[in-house]
This record gives sequence, structure tokens and C-alpha cells, in this order.
Amino acid sequence: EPTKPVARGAFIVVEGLDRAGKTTQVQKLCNNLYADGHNVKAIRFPDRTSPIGKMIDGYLQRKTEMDDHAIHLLFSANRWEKAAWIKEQISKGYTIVCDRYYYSGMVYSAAKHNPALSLEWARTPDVGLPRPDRVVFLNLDAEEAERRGGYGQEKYEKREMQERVRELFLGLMSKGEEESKDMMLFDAGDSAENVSTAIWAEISKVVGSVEAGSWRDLGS
Ligand code: FDM
Repeated sequence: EPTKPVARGAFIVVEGLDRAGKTTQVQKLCNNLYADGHNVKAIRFPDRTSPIGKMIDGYLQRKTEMDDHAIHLLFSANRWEKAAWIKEQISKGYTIVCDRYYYSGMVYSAAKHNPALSLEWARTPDVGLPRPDRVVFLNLDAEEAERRGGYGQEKYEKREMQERVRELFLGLMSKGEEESKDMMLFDAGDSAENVSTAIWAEISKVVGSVEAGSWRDLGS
């Protein structure tokens, strides 16, 4: 249990394309938070360990096929099954650092260009989930992503898909969309050390305000 009494923990999401360095930055952010005396837990979506997560894993590894809407709803359900736990941890004073959330959910599904699956439709099943206090978006151009090495074998690891995903992520930030209020862009093309320093400058302030009780409620 946390030692310092705080109003609540913060809910921080890290988003971005494959190769943008999400895993590294989540780790560095957790280390910085921990060293600064905060209680912190890292999670990721999809959480492939639950029964729903195992269905998602089979789909991503191309072992099973699924309708675009059906897999979208499974990704959302995979967040809903963790929502109560997230709220509980935060109320206990733990700051949660989360690798991907409903921003990935919206843009990866909408990037399929299925005419029956709009960004608007994709947003709906996640309405009501805990709202992050800040979303760190790691932006990387296609060329730099290519320079960092080839993509893996999973479902969405193709260049055309990644480019559409990137455009949709940027669209979420620039179009005055609801999501843009929480998102902050970081240039992931910089060194991991510089990116981590920039993220820490922002997130340390956010977490400080949240713990002091001078921040909005989760979910509002
Ligand atoms: N993904 C992830 C989605 O399509 N929807 C979602 O809601 C989430 C959370 O799944 F291609 C995609 C994004 C990525 C894949 O890969 C998961 P990682 O490497 O486990 O993040």
C-alpha cells in the first residue's frame, strides 16, 4: 500500500505506432515515477492473458479470422474487464502507466477502411471507460519507422496500415476531437533519452496535480 497519502493516483496512457518506442518510454516513465517516490503500476492493452485477450492474440497472430466489428468489440471488452481494477488502483494512490488504450482501439479499426466501421462507430463502445489524465503520443514518420527495422508478422504490421493509423492518430489530435484535449505529441524520432526527459517534464507536473487533488475527476 502507498506510504504517502495522496488524493488519488494518476492514469497515464502512452500511445503511438509500432517502432515509436512505447515499451522503452513506459519503462523509463515508471522508473522516473518510482524514483520520485510515487506508487506506480504498468499495464498494457491488449491484455493477452484473459480469455478475451487470448481471442485477440489468436486474431493478431492470424490464427483466427474475425469480422472487423467483432474484433473491435473484443478489444473494447478487454478494456472494460480491467476498468474496475484501474479505478480501484488509482483510488488507492497508484499511478497507472498504460501502454495503448482506446485511442489505438479507434484508429486501428478505422484504418481498415471498412465503410461500415467509421471512427465515430469505433468510439462508441469505449464511452464511459476511465478517462486518462494525460495521453503521451509518440509520433514517428514512416521513413524513420522503416529505418528502425522491418515490421513483425502480426496482423497490422504492414506499412500501408501503419501510415493510415498514423494519419488517424494525428487527426484525433488536430481536429478538435474530444480525445485531443488529453493528448500531447512527442517527437519519437529524437533519442530515447531526450524523449524520456520531455515526457517526464510534462508527466511529473500532471501526477503532482492529480495527487494534490487539483485535477478533474476520472471519467469527466
Ligand atoms: N490494437 C490495440 C487494436 O487494433 N485495437 C486496440 O484496441 C488495441 C489496444 O493491436 F497492432 C492493435 C495495435 C497493435 C496490436 O500490438 C497490439 P502490441 O504490440 O501488443 O501493442
